[in-house]
Amino acid sequence: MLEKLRRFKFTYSLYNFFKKDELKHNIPLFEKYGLNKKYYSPLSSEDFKGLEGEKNIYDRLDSRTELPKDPDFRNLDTKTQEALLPWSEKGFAIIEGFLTPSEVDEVNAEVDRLIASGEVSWRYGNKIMFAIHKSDLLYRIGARDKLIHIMSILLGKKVTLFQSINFLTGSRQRTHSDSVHMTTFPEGNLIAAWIALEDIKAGSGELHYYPGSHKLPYIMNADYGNVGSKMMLGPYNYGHYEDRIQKEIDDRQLEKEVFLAKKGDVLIWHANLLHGGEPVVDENLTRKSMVFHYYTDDAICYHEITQRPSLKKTH
Ligand SMILES: O=C(O)CCC(=O)C(=O)O
Repeated sequence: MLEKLRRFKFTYSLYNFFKKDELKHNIPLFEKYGLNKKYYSPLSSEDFKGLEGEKNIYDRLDSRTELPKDPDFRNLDTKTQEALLPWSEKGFAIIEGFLTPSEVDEVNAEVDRLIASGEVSWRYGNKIMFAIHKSDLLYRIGARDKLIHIMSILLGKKVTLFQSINFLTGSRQRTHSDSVHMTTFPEGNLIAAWIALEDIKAGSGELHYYPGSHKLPYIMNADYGNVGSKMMLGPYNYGHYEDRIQKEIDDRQLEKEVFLAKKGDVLIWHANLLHGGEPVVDENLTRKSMVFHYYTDDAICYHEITQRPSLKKTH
């Protein structure tokens, strides 16, 4: 019975009907892209079939040759420039020492405080979701000008912080693309920054990723038989999606890299880069980290799995 309710789209639409403030940004975008929807309507990739959406600059052109033409890129320090140059080819960029050790200590103290005060709680077992809405300090780290600036250079347009997730231990999350969780039309208008909040140790459930995998087709509900109907979400759970991604990795024999980050390092990933958390081998190890997800302002943003538009809170 509960499972049926979870799949019933009307429940979400009714909820969203009362969330106009967080959804009204979509009204002009629906018009722009010729989508006949209400702000509270369910949304999925099926709705965009046949609509034209332009790819972002470095999904079309090679960042190695094109980035140096951007004056904002040329104003970055050399270390950051070098990290960003292979973006089109690799789909990720690592900037070492992005946060200073004392900034990281402040973040960790703030996370401890939020947990102790009960202002945040654990979701999905080991995640603290949206702590940016509970803490100015965390919000300011994710929304800091230098980070927003780098993301905007990589996507060729302005991005806005949407969401944060904090971990004290490894996520244990199987490989996925964020684009099935935070989906955009046109595709590719999400970007993420993962920050190590301590030196990451082998066996702690390190972040992993597959260089170049962002160039593969985006895997959406239809690609694992989970479209559903006008009234209901598809029948499959998230494990079916993860199995579908693993098949893609196996069939294409993709090569994985594991990020043994130092405290304060940041890894920025493309909307469609396949990534996840390694198994936790040593249960005694922590893996403190924080990830921020950003959307561009000109895209329609939604959640493919639950077929809901993304609610955007203003800070
Ligand atoms: O931190 C991790 O292990 C994975 C995080 C992740 O997959 C995400 O935030 O999209």
